Amino acid sequence: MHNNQVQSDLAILVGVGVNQILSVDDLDELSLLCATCNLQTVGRVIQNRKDVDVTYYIGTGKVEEIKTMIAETNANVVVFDVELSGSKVRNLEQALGVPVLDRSKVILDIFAARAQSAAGKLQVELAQLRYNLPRLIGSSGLMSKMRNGVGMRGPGEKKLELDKRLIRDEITALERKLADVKKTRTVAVRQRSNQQRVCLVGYTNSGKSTLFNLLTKAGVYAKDELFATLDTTTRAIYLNGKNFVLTDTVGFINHLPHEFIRAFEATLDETREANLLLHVVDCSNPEHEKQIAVVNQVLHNIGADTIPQLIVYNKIDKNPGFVVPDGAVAISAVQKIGIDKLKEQIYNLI
Ligand SMILES: Nc1nc2c(ncn2[C@@H]2O[C@H](COP(=O)(O)OP(=O)(O)OP(=O)(O)O)[C@@H](O)[C@H]2O)c(=O)[nH]1
Ligand SMILES: [Mg+2]
Repeated sequence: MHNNQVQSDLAILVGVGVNQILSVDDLDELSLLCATCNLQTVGRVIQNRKDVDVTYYIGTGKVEEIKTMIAETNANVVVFDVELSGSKVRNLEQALGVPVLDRSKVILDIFAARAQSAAGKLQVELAQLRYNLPRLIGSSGLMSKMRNGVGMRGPGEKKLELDKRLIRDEITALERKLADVKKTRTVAVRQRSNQQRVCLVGYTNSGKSTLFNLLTKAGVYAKDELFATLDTTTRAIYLNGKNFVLTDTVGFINHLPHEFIRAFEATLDETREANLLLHVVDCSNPEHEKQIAVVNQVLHNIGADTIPQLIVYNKIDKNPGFVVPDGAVAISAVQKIGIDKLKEQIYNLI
């Protein structure tokens, strides 16, 4: 999954169930996200509690437990599976003596490493600056303890020496640039307005790009990584005399930082403007029903929840006994199973 030459940082993951019961397995996804940026999981800690502690988010007993675990595992970073305020990060870093990251920071770091297009980079920078602005409370200087500097990548991070006012100016400038990008895209979308627009949506790693490549032969980067795709790619498709355009786009994830949704307006426009959504689901993932709900929630948040949707259960090769719900299709984009049926359904729906 990552370059072997790079030595990983060693991370302890912390999950907090507030009014819900979590187990260490609930940290599987965060562990994958961490692996994507060279953070190797060496310990997992869960605390279920009624409310958030004002100083540390978790209780002081748990803080002590993590401290012991750091000593035992040689961990050099602690990653929380929740969004932390700047003051809690500082308090935790002072108590633990190692850098503390939260889930949003890890996701933003992956995006910073992945962004390819000019618009993609602008969007990541904007998301990073918006995330960092309320958290500029004097760094503890602990980041130098990390080998790979997760959370330090991307243009948005380099500008942190600037003071708040300059960062606000920078955010305004980026918003203007992105408004231009959005305008250009709107024109492009209008020019295609006589065509049907189909957009692939779904949880990250569900197989959108693999299916896109199969249907279009476009050669989009598809990999067993979270957030392999960041930019949108659109191709024209001709199906039995009907024309439509198909778009591959960024995947969704639980607790997507809201800075991300706001910053990725231009990208998400493509989804909002679609006539049909192909909602790709990894039916071999035991969490797939929860993932469907997360994707539908994001679609609701961006105003794309009224667009007709065809649910495409992918990776059926890894779950052959899967019972396909009515109105959905089951495929394997890798083994090319069920593709004709899928095309027929798309044909009927456009
Ligand atoms: N076994 C199996 N693996 C699949 C299938 N479709 C995709 N994959 C694998 O799943 C992984 C993710 O595929 P992608 O196409 O990159 O997924 P994506 O939805 O585009 O992911 P993001 O861009 O990260 O949101 C890759 O390793 C694919 O080879 C399938 O039908 N069966
Ligand atoms: Mg993809």
